[in-house]
Amino acid sequence: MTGWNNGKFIRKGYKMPPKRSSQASSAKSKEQSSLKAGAQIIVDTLIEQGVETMFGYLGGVVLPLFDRLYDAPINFIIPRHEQGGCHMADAYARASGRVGVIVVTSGPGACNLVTGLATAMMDSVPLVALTGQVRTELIGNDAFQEADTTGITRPVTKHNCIVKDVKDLARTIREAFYIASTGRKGPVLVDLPVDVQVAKYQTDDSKELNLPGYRPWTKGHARQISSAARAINASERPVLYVGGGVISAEASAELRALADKAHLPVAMTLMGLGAFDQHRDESLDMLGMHGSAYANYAVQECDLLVAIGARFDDRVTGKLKAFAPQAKIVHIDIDPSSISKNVHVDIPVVGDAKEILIALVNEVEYKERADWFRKIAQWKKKFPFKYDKDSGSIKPQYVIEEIYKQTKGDAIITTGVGQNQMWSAQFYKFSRPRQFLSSGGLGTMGYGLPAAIGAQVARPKELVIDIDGDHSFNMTMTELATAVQYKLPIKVCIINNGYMGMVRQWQELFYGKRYSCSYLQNPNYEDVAKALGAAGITVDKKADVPKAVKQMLAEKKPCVVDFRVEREENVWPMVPAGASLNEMDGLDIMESIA
Ligand SMILES: Cc1ncc(C[n+]2csc(CCOP(=O)(O)OP(=O)(O)O)c2C)c(N)n1
Ligand SMILES: [Mg+2]
Repeated sequence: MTGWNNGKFIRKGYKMPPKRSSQASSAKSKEQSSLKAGAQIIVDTLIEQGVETMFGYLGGVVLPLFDRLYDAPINFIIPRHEQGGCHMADAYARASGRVGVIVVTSGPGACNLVTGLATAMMDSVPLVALTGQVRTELIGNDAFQEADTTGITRPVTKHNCIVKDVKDLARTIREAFYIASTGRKGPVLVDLPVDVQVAKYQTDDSKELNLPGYRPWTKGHARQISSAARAINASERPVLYVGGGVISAEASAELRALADKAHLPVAMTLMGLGAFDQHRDESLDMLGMHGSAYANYAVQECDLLVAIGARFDDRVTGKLKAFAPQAKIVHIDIDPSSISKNVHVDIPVVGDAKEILIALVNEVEYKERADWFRKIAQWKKKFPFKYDKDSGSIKPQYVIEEIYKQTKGDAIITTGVGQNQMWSAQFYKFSRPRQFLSSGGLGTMGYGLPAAIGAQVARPKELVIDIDGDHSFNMTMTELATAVQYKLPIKVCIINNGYMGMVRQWQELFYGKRYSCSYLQNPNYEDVAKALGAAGITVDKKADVPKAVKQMLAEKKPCVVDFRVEREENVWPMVPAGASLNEMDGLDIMESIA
């Protein structure tokens, strides 16, 4: 049978239907045998698009499609909830650079995708979602399990549509892949009424797309690139501000070439982490609300800010009016609608980051900028990310440092949302793209575990660790059963502070410590893990942390470690909402720590 067995994917022989010309001799039977059901057309088009792995969940109106998938050479992963499946497909895409594919049923199945689609949309992740729909004649009748899927998902997809005629099926699916994976990438949803999956159509071999209004621009304007190069060559205090677009464009090598050749410091957004090796001297690590003081000071004092594949999100800029006040701004981005959306841009360059960087590198010159780098070194020395190493309790940052140490910085890390996410960004140092997978734009609690599963499916040989919050984990922990079923040896490190920690931090700082509703009683995670067939470890003593990490790494099964950390630890530094980047709280606390 087709499916996973003992950690291996067993394929039942799948044959692409023979070409029309080689079929039966009489004209009539020739025509007859080249008729394909819509569901088969979908599967054949997916294979033509190079799909090897899909995620999805059953339901009545996708049964024709699932029947055709039964024999298809496609690895199929069934989550326990469609949201989980969507995050898996999303992380599969982030970890591999390919398009993630999710297929679900109509009504509740499609509705359960909304959070996953919005997560992918905000982080520009290429996804194709196929949703079953009730028969075309029933649409609008409040039929059983009918939901207006295209209406509901329009704001959370880059593009969506419904196929009402089987003759449009193959082309629409091809278009979905093209739109998802070009320009500013994103999720595309195709709604598939069940009668269209059953209807037969004489397929043609044409691969033509019909997208007259969609022309993603990739080549940067040569004059704009030259202006950007001149601005870089003239600047005394430049900073590169790098976002997820650099990873998406596979432009890390070109970014490094630019930073090396022109001698430029590099600050990254949460989404940009991994685009530039954080072990290099030029790295300023993450900037923004919980970014490094040295990145934030550098941005506030720079004379030139070169944004690449980043969108001036409020978590990065702080108070807009006071953002990078002395800087001329260059913005390289594939999405023209991002240019000057939040911040006035002096030199926009629209196009593909990789192509633009290749051209830019040719035109820049090396400059010493000794004063600027000296100043940065001083900030780095004075304000490193810090926590109290002498504390008797388990500090969350210590757990993450220990994971970093024992994995030699080489694991793929996924996260929940909140303090766990920020500490992971601060204390795990990333060296390569697609190594850090986190919900940046939407900030979706529950992303970490399904994301680890999707990443492990994409990268079976790599070590994948979800550093999660207790309450983030609570949201999708049912997916542990999925990891167990498919024998995916993911690790989950729960930074268990009992609280919705980041919310508690805000309540402590801005609501007079009135911890309204931010504490929940947690289950015993070791028991939960074991009940679901995974390994489970509980750690409540600081001295046991290294041993537990070691045990976790040696475990062949999916493994959950419940780190009972200090409950009221805060993430520092912190730019309070609405303050400017250099108005960071917590620097005094960091400085007072030995
Ligand atoms: C689905 C969802 N609901 C609510 C929030 C708002 N929120 C942001 S962080 C946070 C607390 C997260 O708690 P936990 O996962 O335990 O992480 P911690 O901050 O304690 O590390 C909440 C409720 C969110 N980001 N996502
Ligand atoms: Mg928590």
